[in-house]
Amino acid sequence: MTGLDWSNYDEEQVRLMSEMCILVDTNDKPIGAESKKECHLMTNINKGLLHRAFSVFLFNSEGKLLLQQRADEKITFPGYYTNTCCSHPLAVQDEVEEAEQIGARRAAQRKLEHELGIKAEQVPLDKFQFLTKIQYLAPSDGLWGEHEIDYIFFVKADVDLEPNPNEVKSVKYITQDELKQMFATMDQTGISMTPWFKLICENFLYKWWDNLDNVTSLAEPDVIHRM
Ligand code: DMA
Ligand code: MN
Repeated sequence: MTGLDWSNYDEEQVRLMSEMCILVDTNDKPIGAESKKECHLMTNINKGLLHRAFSVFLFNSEGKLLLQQRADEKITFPGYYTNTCCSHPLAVQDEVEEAEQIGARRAAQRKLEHELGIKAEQVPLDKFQFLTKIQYLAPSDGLWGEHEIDYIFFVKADVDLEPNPNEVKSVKYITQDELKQMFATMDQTGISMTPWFKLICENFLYKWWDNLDNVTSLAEPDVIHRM
């Protein structure tokens, strides 16, 4: 890839920048495809480029959330703490299909294995509870950022983890109180939280988490929340 000095970035993460994401309009209607690199350059985001994404929140049978810390190799938001797994459905046949958010479910299952080593059998597609969509824009470091329509999924499952060190620096299961404490002490601990995780925590997470056993009753599948 040209026009950018890639020498300071991780080779595998640079390779993944050529994946093709799904471009959408503000109603989440697909309007084309563009590389992950082009989708995440602030110069393009500032011109309005918007793509489709997903965010998974996985809870174990104790009701604890699996938190991940992104690897230092990540090009956007390296070392930040965030929800269980995030990425993009790709512009390929299996992942553009829209009925029952099947394309996003397939992408979520693919990335839970790629990032965390969770086998597909432990997270079948119908276990993903679709809650709503969120549109947001967030710069990372000036050059890079996010501008997405993000499909939010909850999954309740006890899983076996084998984190991929190129993607994930650490993982831990946390309670609501522990998560609130992490946000409250960021100044002292110096940790960073991703902007989308922060938005979801501030606006939605705890009321959904309080209703884990009946969370689909709170779903707003036809709404795109613009934040
Ligand atoms: C992108 O996540 C998706 C959201 C919701 C921010 P990411 O940067 O972790 O994507 P990938 O794992 O594909 O690099
Ligand atoms: Mn993105």
